[in-house]
Amino acid sequence: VDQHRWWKEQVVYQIYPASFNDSNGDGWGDVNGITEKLDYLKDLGVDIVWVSPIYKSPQKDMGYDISDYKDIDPMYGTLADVDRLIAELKARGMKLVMDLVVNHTSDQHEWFLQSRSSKSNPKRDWYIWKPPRYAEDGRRLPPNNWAQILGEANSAWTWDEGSGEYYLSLFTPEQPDLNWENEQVREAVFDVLRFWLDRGIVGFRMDVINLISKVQSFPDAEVLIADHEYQSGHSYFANGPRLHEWLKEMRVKVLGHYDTFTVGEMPFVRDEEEILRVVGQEEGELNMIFAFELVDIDNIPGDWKFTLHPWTVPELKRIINSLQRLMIDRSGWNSLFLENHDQPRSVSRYTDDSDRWREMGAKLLALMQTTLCGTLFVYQGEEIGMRNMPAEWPIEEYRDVEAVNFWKKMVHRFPHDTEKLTHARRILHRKSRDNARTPVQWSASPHAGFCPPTVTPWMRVNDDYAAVNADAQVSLQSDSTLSPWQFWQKTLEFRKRHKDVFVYGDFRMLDESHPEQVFVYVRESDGEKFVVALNFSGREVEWDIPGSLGVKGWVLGNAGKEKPERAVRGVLRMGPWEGLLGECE
Ligand code: TEU
Repeated sequence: VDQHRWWKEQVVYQIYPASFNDSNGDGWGDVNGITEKLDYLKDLGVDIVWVSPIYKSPQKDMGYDISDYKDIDPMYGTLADVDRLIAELKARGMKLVMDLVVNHTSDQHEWFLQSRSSKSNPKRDWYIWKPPRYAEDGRRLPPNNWAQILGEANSAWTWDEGSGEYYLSLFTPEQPDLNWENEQVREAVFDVLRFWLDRGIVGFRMDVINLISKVQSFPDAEVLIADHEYQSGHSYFANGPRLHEWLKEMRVKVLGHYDTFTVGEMPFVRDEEEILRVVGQEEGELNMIFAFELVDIDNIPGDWKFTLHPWTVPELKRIINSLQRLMIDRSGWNSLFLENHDQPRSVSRYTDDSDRWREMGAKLLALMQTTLCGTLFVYQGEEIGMRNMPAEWPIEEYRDVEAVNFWKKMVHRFPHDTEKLTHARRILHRKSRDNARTPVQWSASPHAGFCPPTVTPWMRVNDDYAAVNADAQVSLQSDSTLSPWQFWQKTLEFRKRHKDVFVYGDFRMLDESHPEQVFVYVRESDGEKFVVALNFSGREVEWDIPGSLGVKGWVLGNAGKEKPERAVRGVLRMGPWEGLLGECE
């Protein structure tokens, strides 16, 4: 079978539109702001732009609550602006991917307004409505014990006084879940897909697409976190009973009629067989998914995310190896990503974001990502090594609904416990989604050039923008080093030039059990072979080069500008956070 596909080779750049670039001076990024920066993206080496939701939305969850799938929110622009964006992308040989959020809508969507208007409304069944349960003392209870995902331990069910029933709202009360069991719902969703594909976009990133099918008896979830009233119900809605049937239906009715790009977000599920049913070469439901193992590495397993769990390099290696094996050994496909709008910054999470090491860390992660198998996703700001929000920022700077709910809950539960609240602050600083959402740092001008100096950006710009910004990095002229941006550009170019090996070649991890922090792997195709050695620590390390590897020379590294002068036999010494790419015989 021919394994070559354009969507495996192309590089995707994710834009979180509110924080990307403000073209009209209202403190919010917008569609025209994206269009202004296309040359910047093209120069970096980007082929596909994925834009997080820009549809009409009350913005309770930053656009992941959509009230009209076929229109653009005025804060982002107009349909005409999107048409222009598509045309400008095409003119540069680039493509647009939109976010498809169809597990739920906004509670202000016309469908839901009708659905909640009465039990007999024809759209009642478009959402998931259930009568209450009652406790022995007569208290009204939700239909089951499922917890809201962004609601920090609240119920996933929202009571509707008007019609006297609960509706399911897995994320927030303003995001009611659609009832995919109803065929009209599926047809309405497919119609949305066609609307955008016909407009010239190339495909979709499908938000929590694996949650659309719920076990219809809606059983109580098992108790995993003892002191919580509500529990994660994911075993009853993640990759539920009809998921594959509906994804196949979507392919037959819509996707199969276009040459599309599809990536499904797939939280909670780690089972390889389940993943392969979606992304296996034979099944072909979606091109690829976002798997969560790597970004869940610092969560307590089975617990929820607002915890601090120390992770280790061997764990990182094990996870990457298994994700790679799924593609290499089993003809699946996958995405490669370390960041998105829901995750803290990768330099802060996986390396050392101090002034001394931040750039090395950013370039180390770039070298890793550009030499692994998978479709590569770069998140805005990652290419310049943007870091998490400063730890000392006041709590008011956190804007995300999930962070706000978490903090509210902690203050409510432990109003006078300074230790608990200080710990909660530390957790927010490490884990909050806000970390990824500060405005992109374009220059050393006020507000980092994200918006005009006279307006206040919707979210505070990271204080470090004078040192960390795109202008400085793109134009850096140094004899000794490349900026993270220049390094990304160079490694992306290298990846594409050697795509047979980096996109399609074999992957083999060496020294799985290296006790220290060294991660080494070989990529190989007919006729080409490279070795990648990464030091995931702030210490100098040594690695014994196996004689059989046949290293001819080191061709790229994150420490200097020139080809690294290093031993090709015997002991390889690597500095803190150093990464090297070698060519083998
Ligand atoms: O995220 C879904 C999801 O399950 C997680 O990424 C979740 O946001 C995270 O675990 C919380 O810390 C998607 C979107 O990417 C996210 O922005 C939306 O809030 C969510 O769906 C609802 O649409």
